[in-house]
Parts: sequence; C-alpha cells; structure tokens
Amino acid sequence: MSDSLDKSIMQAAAVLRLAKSVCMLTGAGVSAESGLRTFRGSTADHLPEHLKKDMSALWKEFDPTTLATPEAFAENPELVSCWYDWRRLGCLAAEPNDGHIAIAKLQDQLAKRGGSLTLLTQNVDGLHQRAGAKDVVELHGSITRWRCTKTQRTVVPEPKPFAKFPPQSEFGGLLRPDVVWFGEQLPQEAIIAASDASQTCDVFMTIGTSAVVFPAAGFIHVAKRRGVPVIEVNPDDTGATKVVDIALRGRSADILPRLVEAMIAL
Ligand code: BV8
Repeated sequence: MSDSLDKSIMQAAAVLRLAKSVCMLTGAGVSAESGLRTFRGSTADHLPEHLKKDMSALWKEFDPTTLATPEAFAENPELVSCWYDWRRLGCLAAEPNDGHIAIAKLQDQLAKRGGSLTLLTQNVDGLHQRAGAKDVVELHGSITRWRCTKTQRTVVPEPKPFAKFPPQSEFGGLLRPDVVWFGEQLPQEAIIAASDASQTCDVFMTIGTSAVVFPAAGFIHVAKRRGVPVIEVNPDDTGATKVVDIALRGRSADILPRLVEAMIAL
C-alpha cells in the first residue's frame, strides 16, 4: 500500500475512534469482490485475476439500468424475471468478502463502545446480513425476496431456478423481485431510518458506490451539510468525491480490514 494511503487510513481511524454514531452508505462496489457485477463502469478492473474472466461475461448484453424498471417488466416480464432470477442465484452462491466482514466488525466494535453504526445499503444481495451486520437498511429492497404483483405479498423462493418465466404467484399474480426499480419509491421505513441516521450521525462513510442514484446518494449530502466528516472508500472518484473529507482510494476488501484494525489499535 502507498504511504499516502496508509496515512489516510490512520486519519480515518482517528476520526472513527472518536465517533459515537456512524452512518454508512454502501453500493455495488462492496460486493464486487464477492464476484457480483456492479452497475456502472467495469468492475473487472478492480477484481482479483481469477474473477476477471467471469465479470465481463453475460452482462455485456444487458444494461441493468434499463432492465431495472417497471416498464421493462411490463413489456417483457419473461426477460426481466429471468435476468433477476439469474442474479438472485448468483447472490445466493456468492460469499461475503473481507469488506463485508470488516463492516460487521466495525458495527460490533462501535456497539461495544456504546456507539452505533447504521448501515444503509443500495445492494439487494443480502451479503451484509450474511457477514453478520445487524439492522441493515435495504434502501433498494432485496433480490432474495419476491412479491406478488396482485396482492403485494412477499415470498422467499427456494435456492433453485424458477421452473418457468415469468414465475406465477400462488395468489394469482406474477412474481417480481422485491427490489426498488428506477421510478419507484423507496420503502417508507427505509427512508425514515436513512433520514434519521444521516441527520444525527457524527461520521458518514460512503463505500463502493458511484453516488449517482438518488435519493440514496442524497444522504451523503445531508450529513455533509451538517459539517460531519465524510470518509469515502472507492478505487475511483465518484459523484460524492467533491464533498469527501478523507478519500481512501482502493478496494473495500483491502482497505476496510486495515481501517478497522487501525481503529481498534488506537
Ligand atoms: C425514486 C435496485 C421517485 C434494483 C436500483 C433525485 C431525487 C430522487 C430521484 C431521482 C433524482 N434524480 C434522478 C432520480 C431518478 C432515479 C435516479 O437516481 N437515477 C439516476 C440514475 C440519475 N432514482 C430513482 O428512480 C429512485 N426512485 O426516486 O422514485 C418517486 C417518488 C415518489 C413516488 C414514486 C417515485 C429509485 C432508485 C433505485 C433504483 N434501483 N437497484 C436492482 O438492483 O436491480 S439502483 C442500482 O444503482 C443499484 O441499487 C445500485 O446499488 C445503485 C447505485 O449504484 P452503485 O451501487 O453505486 O453501483 P455502481 O455500479 O454505480 O458503482 C459501483 C462503485 O463501486 C463504483 O464507484 C466503483 O468505482 C466502485 N467499486 C468497484 N469495485 C470496487 C469498488 N469500490 C470498492 N471496492 C471495490 N472492489
């Protein structure tokens, strides 16, 4: 690691050491090293060699931002549900990486010191929870849970492909992934939790997100406007970089374990 990165990690660790309530926003980049494709840019650049080849495989033909809409589902429920079921099975087969594990450890460490970490994720893969993180706020829902288009009742399908597409619900509608598509409102309870945390935290961390999707990215700016220090972990600049106080340029699975160890050692 470069000296300047080491120095920035120590700076961020000192900020976290004094923190009482941390609000953290994560995005697809945190799951990149679990082998899950991000939405924008090419994740493959930041992947360990053995994963690179799979990354640019099937997704080239699908643009997630056009498929993640109610209009796409209405027009072609078979394609959209098949694509989501393929992603769902990928998420179930993936394992949390060292970045997910470090976040759960940080949340535990803060709780032990009488503090808290509110984890807001844009990810729908459930990997934070599988790494041990608690009370995860899923701003964009969950791909492991599907919802009847007629009754809105949710089900958790078995860990195997649907038999046919689009899958029928037993309640008379179609089954769709219980995720928030573009143009759809975020769950009310998630908005309330995220608004509360970004308005009361004393440190904000943005990790593995390009910070271009709203209202999720807006919570970074809510904290910034209150003068709260903002720490970013990302190999690249993002839509939030101009309001970031400490930018840790690198992969979350590398940086987060070092950051948490440095904070504990202080
Ligand atoms: C809504 C779920 C209104 C499905 C997703 C202002 C205010 C409000 C809305 C808008 C607004 N401006 C525009 C809008 C509309 C829109 C929007 O934000 N559009 C953008 C594109 C401009 N927002 C909406 O439509 C939202 N709804 O506002 O509704 C409303 C109000 C009332 C009533 C009705 C409606 C809904 C947005 C949610 C859409 N759903 N996903 C699914 O997963 O398929 S969004 C999708 O993008 C994913 O959730 C994803 O998580 C999210 C954000 O992307 P990122 O996570 O940041 O991923 P990305 O690939 O972009 O970046 C990855 C980053 O990781 C990169 O920076 C990369 O460098 C980095 N990285 C790579 N490797 C690593 C790494 N970092 C660390 N370590 C590594 N190894």
